[in-house]
Amino acid sequence: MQISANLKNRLKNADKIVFLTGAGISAESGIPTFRGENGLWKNFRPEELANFNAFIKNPDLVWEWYQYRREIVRKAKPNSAHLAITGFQKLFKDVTVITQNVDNLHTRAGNENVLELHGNIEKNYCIDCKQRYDFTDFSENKKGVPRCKKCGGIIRPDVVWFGESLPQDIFRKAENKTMQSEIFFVVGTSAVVYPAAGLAYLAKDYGSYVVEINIDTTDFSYSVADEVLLGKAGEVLPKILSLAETLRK
Ligand code: BV8
Ligand code: ZN
Repeated sequence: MQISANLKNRLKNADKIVFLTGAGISAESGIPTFRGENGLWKNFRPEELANFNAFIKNPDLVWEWYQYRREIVRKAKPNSAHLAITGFQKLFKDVTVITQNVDNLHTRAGNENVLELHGNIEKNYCIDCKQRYDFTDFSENKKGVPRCKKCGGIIRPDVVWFGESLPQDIFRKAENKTMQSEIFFVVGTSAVVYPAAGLAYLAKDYGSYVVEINIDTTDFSYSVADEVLLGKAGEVLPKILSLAETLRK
């Protein structure tokens, strides 16, 4: 893997790093991505499932799709890419993880400063009284959308659906960390979902060095990335970490 002198220089001297991650960083943990050939969207289109109207129209279908994904997430383990980020957090002064993923694997890997832009699949709330429920509150085998114990309303996953705004406080913090970053790693995202994808352009505007890590090229590769490292996140990130450890000895 060819690392430029530019990136080596930043790895040697930088303090502030941001990782913007997407479904690709969890692919090696066995969690299907959204838009790949065996992606989650293969049988359904995002509009059919990850939006509020779809949920109101068919709450059981959408709920069961999330139950199916929750079971995959629960069985999954963080992979060497998530673990490498913990290594970066030990080596560099200020490392932030901005994730589009809802699978909780960054936190389970021990990553700190994790900003979940699209929520967390293990959290839920009642659409009427907003009572919060953990995923363990539901018996796995019960079919259909659960009802709120307090008011009888239907319960939804605490994730950001299409057409819903991102948690403002979290997104604002993500923007600030992006603007201050010296290296902005974009790991395993197809760069199609906004406003999350827009953070890469913000990083670039503020002079950060944008490094894309992906098994494929994306819109970012030719527009905003200063450097594209083609390869699996679980292989590339540990290599960059060990290079950084050598450079910063
Ligand atoms: C908003 C929910 C406005 C949780 C997700 C029309 C109507 C409504 C909105 C819009 C519209 N047109 C555009 C929009 C905006 C819309 C949007 O961006 N749409 C896109 C698709 C065109 N955005 C929104 O609606 C957002 N909200 O704009 O609100 C608003 C403003 C104010 C007030 C009110 C409203 C909300 C966006 C969030 C949507 N929720 N998920 C869930 O169920 O998971 S999106 C979904 O896509 C996931 O969150 C996921 O994280 C995200 C991005 O996907 P990726 O993570 O990139 O995954 P993908 O499969 O696409 O790519 C994987 C990549 O990994 C690939 O590049 C692959 O090559 C790579 N890879 C694979 N293996 C590896 C690897 N890389 C490295 N190593 C490997 N081993
Ligand atoms: Zn309720």
